[in-house]
Amino acid sequence: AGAMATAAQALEFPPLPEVTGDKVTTDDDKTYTIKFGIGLTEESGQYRGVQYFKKYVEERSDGKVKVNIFPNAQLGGDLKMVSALQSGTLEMTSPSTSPLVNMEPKLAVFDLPFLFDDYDQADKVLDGDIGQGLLKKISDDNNGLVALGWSENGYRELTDSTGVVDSPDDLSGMKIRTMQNPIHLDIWRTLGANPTPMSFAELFTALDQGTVDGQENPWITILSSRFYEVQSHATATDHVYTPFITLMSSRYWERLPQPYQQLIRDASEEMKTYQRKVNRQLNREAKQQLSEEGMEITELSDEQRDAFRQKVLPVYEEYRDQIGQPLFDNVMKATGHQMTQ
Ligand code: KDG
Repeated sequence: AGAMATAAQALEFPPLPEVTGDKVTTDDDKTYTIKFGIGLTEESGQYRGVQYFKKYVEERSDGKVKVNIFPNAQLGGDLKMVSALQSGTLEMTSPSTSPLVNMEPKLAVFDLPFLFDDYDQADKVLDGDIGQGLLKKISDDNNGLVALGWSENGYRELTDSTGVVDSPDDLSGMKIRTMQNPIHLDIWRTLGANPTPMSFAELFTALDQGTVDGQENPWITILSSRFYEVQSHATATDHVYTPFITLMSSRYWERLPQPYQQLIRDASEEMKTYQRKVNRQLNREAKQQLSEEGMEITELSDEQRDAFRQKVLPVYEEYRDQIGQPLFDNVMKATGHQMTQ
């Protein structure tokens, strides 16, 4: 960053929590290095979480396991980093679940629009049988990945460079970048927009050059990735809640001594709890900051939000089979949706 302070630098980053627990030891003196790539910047909640993961692993392994963080999609977008894990050239990443649905179709459940009413519902589903079952399935599927936990990307909000959006009609023909995910494409098509899938690594340039008019991401990403510099308007849609999934290359996992495997599991749990807390706080502060930066933020009334919701509901039926039973019904039950038949 240059001499000018960025808006995100004005955010408060409390010190990382202390690490507790005994040192973890193994039979030999071998050291290990984990490269951990992420898409978001150093000002994101994602980065703060990974920083705590690093601190936890390095302290409890007494420096024997080192973690180097590569933020800001410098190693590529989510899909590129996941392939790097599979081929063994990168050890860890924490992508959004959305670009992974081609690999694990059931992850589409988290792309259902307006699924979680609040953080509490999201936490219960991710930390309960549903979330834990999906982690196990991905780890057992032999696709080169060990799925270690869930942290949070968060509720997604629409931004655009064309004007106020407070009804689906305002989206007509608008070019919107989505994650590389068929449900997201369906959602925006159903709402009347003209969506294009794209890696996060290309998004800022696409907004800057006007290849797309809009995008959707949580407030902290809109701030920390400086989308507010190239987008004039935002709408508090909260249309999808996206989890981050903590992944390790299984080639690397198999080389780790068992005590370090357990340490990595514990660190992922610790990161989850800390990261969610920080992320929620950052999102609140970021929204405030964005309006101070001059972004025009539109709040939706219950009725206005319902107009978006009603229009996209057919997506639930379309993806019911792909998500499959009993997962679909279990998630409907956990979130109180009346979609079972
Ligand atoms: O590492 C995470 C990011 O690359 C990405 O998932 C952020 O939500 C995101 C997006 O819109 O691509």
